[in-house]
Amino acid sequence: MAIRPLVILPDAQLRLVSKPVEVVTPEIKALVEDMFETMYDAPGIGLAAIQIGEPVRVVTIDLAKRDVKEGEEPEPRRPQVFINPEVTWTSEEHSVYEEGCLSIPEYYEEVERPAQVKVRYMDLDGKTQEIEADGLLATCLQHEIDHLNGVLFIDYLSRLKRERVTKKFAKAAKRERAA
Ligand code: K2U
Ligand code: ZN
Repeated sequence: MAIRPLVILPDAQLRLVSKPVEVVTPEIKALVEDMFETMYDAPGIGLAAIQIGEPVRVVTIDLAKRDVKEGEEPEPRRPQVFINPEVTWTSEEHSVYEEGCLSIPEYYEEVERPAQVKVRYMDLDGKTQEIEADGLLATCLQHEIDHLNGVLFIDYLSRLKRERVTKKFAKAAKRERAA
C-alpha cells in the first residue's frame, strides 16, 4: 500500500479517457489499496485512478463522516469500489452541490447534476452490480465517472471561470518547474 502523488491541473493526463478493466487482477487490487490510502490521506471522499496517474476505469468512494467535532466519534469507514462504472439512468430532477476536486485543490464551485442516478459496475469479485444513488453519492459517482472520461467539474462552469482557474494552475505549475 502506498500514498501516491496526485495528478494536478493542468496535467494532460486528466484529459485521458481511461481504459476498461477486463479482469480484476492482483495488480488492480493493489491499485485499489493505493487509491484508498491516497484518498483517506488527502482527505477526499472519492478518487478516480487517473488522479494517481493510472488510466484505468476504477473509482473508490467513502462517504463516512470523518471530520467531526471534538468529542464526537468519526463514523466507521465505508469503502466502496466501482470498476468500469457506467451511468445507466438519470433522473429528470437535478441538484446543485458545491464541488471540489483533489486534482484542482482549494477551488470550489456549484455544479448542477441529475439528483438520482443508476450505475452499473463490476465489484472487486468481478461480479456485475447495479445501484441507485441519490444525494452526495449520486454527485460523487458522476464526478468520478467524469474523471474516467477526461471530464473535470470545471467543464460545467462558464468559459470565463474555467479559463481563469486553468490559467491560475498553469502559472503555478510553471513556477513549480522553474523552482
Ligand atoms: O474526484 C475527486 O477529486 C474527489 C472529490 C470527490 C467529490 C467532488 C465533489 C463532490 C463530491 C465528491 C474529493 O473528495 S474533493 C473534496 C470534497 C469533499 C466533499 C465534498 C466536496 C469535495
Ligand atoms: Zn475530482
